[in-house]
Amino acid sequence: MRTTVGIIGAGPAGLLLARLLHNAGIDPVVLESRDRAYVERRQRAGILEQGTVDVLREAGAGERMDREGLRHDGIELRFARRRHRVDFPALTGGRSVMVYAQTEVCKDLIALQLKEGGPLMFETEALAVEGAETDRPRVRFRRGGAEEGAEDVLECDYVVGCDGFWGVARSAVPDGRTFERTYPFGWLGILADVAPSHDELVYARHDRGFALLSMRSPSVSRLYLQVPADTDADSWSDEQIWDELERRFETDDDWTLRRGPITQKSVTPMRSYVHEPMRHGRLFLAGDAAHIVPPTGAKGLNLAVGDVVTLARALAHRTATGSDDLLDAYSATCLRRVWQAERFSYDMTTLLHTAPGATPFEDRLQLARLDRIASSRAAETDLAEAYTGFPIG
Ligand code: FAS
Ligand code: PHB
Repeated sequence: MRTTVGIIGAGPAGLLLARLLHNAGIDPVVLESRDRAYVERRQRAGILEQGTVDVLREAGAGERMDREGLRHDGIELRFARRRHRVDFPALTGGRSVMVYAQTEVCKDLIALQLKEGGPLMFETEALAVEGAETDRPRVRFRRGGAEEGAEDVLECDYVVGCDGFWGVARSAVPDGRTFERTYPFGWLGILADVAPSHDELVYARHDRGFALLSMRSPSVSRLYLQVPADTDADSWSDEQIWDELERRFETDDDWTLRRGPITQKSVTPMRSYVHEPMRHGRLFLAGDAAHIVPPTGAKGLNLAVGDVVTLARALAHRTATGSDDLLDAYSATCLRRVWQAERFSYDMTTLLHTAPGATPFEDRLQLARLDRIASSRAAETDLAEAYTGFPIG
């Protein structure tokens, strides 16, 4: 098989890149190791930055998002039984965020790709990227159900690794530098069939640990609890989860947490990770294949969007002018935004989580940082600007 752009991975990065290239007159081939149901069902991100919303609309992929998504103009910080609302439009000149799950973004992009785009091959696993330093890179892959050893080769002009943290593309970048931090805790996340107990997201810092109230719709809640990194989700009963959430969201007023049947429960590990560079020859990395942030800042999916917007613009420029200058600038352009998101995600994580073994001094420092945000427009503005999104490109 032969194509101009071979994309490994049909998560948000790979699917959006395919859509943006299609709109630029380039039809890539997308290889995805799992089946369609897995990609569309996997519970992950829930918040779209203003920039991501704008990109999806411009790409012709925002119609259901605009119909079903929930526009949010702020978040609530909760600490020491206090409640403080961060008003995004007032602090950022009008920016907000959209609550519209990654699962829905992927469904919309898959439907468009199958209707109008190039080949989207599910249950097709990329085995290796070869010849990235040549002008004919190729992807060795195995189609679903093929007998052991039956391999195919996709010859490309360019290969893009959108295959996430556990993919194969990154290993084809020699001499890469990695920067990493792991955390001694993770998030126990639940989906529950109950109306959210607040109309915006609530990020709670409590001596017992972090908790987050989010949502998927007016009738489905998404909530998270900080738990030790090696926690087994099944070791928590539904009642224990609701009881612990209630403790961590406690306030001085009469706010109450509504309960309902839990329909899904899983533990997400926490990691900060960056691989430099995000390019080797004609191989480019985008999204989680190149970087990971703890979900506290709601940046993961939105960083992937910034990468593929930058790359699609560079590939279209190369096709139109023959110039490699934007491709040559890709890695540095993305990494500047990646490191800002890493900084913000790390700050939000250390601000709100109670690290095991934290000293009383560190606990007071956390409360002082939160009090500063609640009492300083400058501190609050930094959070609001970062949360609603860093400029792309
Ligand atoms: P993805 O990992 O989404 O997609 C990679 C795709 O490549 C997958 O479909 C995979 O099957 C495929 N693939 C892998 N290897 C392959 C191979 N060899 N051949 C073919 N295909 C291959 N972000 C937030 O903002 N908020 C959150 O709450 C949040 N929660 C998360 C929870 C979990 C458990 C995880 C793992 C991540 C979470 N994230 C969250 C981050 C997440 O949203 C990612 O940033 C986002 O999925 C990045 O998208 P992609 O880069 O497309 O990678
Ligand atoms: C979610 O709704 O899944 C979500 C929201 C905000 C975050 C992380 C996850 O910071």
